[in-house]
Amino acid sequence: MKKIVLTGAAGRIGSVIRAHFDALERPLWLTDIRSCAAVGPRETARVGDLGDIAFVRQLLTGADTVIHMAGIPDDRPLADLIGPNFLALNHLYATALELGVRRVIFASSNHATGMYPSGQKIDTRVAVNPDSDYGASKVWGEALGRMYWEKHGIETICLRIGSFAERPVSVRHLSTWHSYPDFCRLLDASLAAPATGFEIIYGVSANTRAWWDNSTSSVPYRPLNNAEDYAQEILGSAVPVDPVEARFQGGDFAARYFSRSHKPEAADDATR
Ligand code: 15L
Repeated sequence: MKKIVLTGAAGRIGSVIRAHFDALERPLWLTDIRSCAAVGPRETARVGDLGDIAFVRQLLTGADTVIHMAGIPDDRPLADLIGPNFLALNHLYATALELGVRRVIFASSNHATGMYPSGQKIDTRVAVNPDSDYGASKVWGEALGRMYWEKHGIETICLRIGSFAERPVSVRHLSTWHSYPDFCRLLDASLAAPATGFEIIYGVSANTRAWWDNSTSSVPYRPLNNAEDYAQEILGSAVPVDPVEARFQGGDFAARYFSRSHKPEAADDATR
């Protein structure tokens, strides 16, 4: 039996993953800085801080795969991001190397490319284009994943997760929504892929208005949900959003602290 470790197990995505594993009757090793509710019979839970390398060593001993969902899921001052989004990843990869972990599935984010204009189709090979310190922290994670594959042969699949939500609730979500069932399909495909190397894939449902093209990724993920089913309702009650927020894929993350004085043209230089 392969040991699969889930970090960030008490968070929103972590809870969906736990329920999914439970439904499949698969064992799962959980960790979070908070305690996890209702630990099941096939779950082993450890409360701890990924900033503590001794704890990470204990956690990863015997592990085959790490599903790394831990981290601050929002844009915050760098001082807050440094531990959970930067240092924890260093500890995780250094320990994965030491202990022979085969694969890391990393919760990256669409905010790693959030300064691309809304409406522009981008694939998984475009240059990173983060919209915030948070987005840059995800770029850091992806860079570490690439380095540990190229130098040490540890596989990484970076999931550039869009808007993970039960249902879409905004015009932006018509493009960015990632449903819970589709997220689980993406996770299953990422776990089952026989050999991956370093991979990037967008976490997005089969939205008619999606901006992200996963055809350049080798992960065989086939989403089934489509935010368009909610379009009439959403567009019927849409409220105007800040024009900068509407202009960039990262939405409010891109608009926060935006101070560029001239207006970028449609073919914005961020794409060059
Ligand atoms: C993310 O990466 C964030 O964690 C989440 O809070 C949302 O902002 C989401 O992306 C999104 O882009 O909708």
